[in-house]
Amino acid sequence: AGCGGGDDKGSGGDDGKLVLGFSQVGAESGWRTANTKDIQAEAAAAGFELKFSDAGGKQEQQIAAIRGFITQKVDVIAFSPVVTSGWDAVLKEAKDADIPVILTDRAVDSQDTSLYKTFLGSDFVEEGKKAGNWLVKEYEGKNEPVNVVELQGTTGSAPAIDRQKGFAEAIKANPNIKIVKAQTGDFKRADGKTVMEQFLQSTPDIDVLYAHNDDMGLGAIEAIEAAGKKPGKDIKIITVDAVKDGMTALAAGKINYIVECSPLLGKQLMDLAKKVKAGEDVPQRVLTEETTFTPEQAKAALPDRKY
Ligand code: GZL
Repeated sequence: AGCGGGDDKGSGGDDGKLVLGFSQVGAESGWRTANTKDIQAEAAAAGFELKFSDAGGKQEQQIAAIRGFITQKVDVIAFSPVVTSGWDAVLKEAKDADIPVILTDRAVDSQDTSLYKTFLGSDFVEEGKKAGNWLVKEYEGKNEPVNVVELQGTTGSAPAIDRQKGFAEAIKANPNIKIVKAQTGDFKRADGKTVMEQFLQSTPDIDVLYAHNDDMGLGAIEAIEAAGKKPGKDIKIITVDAVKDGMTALAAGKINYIVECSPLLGKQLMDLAKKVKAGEDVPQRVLTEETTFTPEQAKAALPDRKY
């Protein structure tokens, strides 16, 4: 939105504010809503005008939103791509309109990295490895068969692809640990419950559940308890995210281990937006800080947990 200046490039809102267009995946999980709240709060704190769009999990909605931001001549576009592929055309349109793009949370598979300025988010392969490494340690020295079922995130999304990859890599050296069933639960609690019900019916002896996020793990816990089994005991559970509901279940011993994936990307995003608008160089990749939690650590961390 020009402020009356000659150039038609985004040169700040009417009152000179940086105008940031953000296309969000949707509201599928506790992680996502915490991520949205943080982006909105940090945009306000930075004094930016935020144009926020929720795509309801649909890629075509995200593409339409990005096109809308281009038409409105925002200063910077940021988005969390619901899936990794199918973005090159719209990213080219943003580049041709001279509007810098920042990827947050999830990555795209575009070969042309000039289509975006930076990717701010977690290393999902590392998260999968941390989950697998815990399981390997848990069964160290034993070589009885360990049957794992896997609730995968949204099909084609960077976190689902990479959390599957990292976990598989970590358990590769232990042939007794086997993934006997894997299916997407779309990062949703309800889907996690339904798919876990199917796993329980089709697979008699499940030893471990690896869920790509807390929400699917929490849905699975409902199914496990309904089947008369003890989550965290009869079936060990590993999840990723560490949102409040997940940490509460961990502290109660219904989940055994959580790999943190921080949704608090807002502050870093606003700092990056300011830099790219000013034409300053930014690193191609910005990693987020995150850790892991055992039940004891969850009990200690819960009181000050922000989300
Ligand atoms: C990970 C993020 C994932 C979370 C899920 O950065 O993209 O999407 O792990 C969320 O909870 O739905």
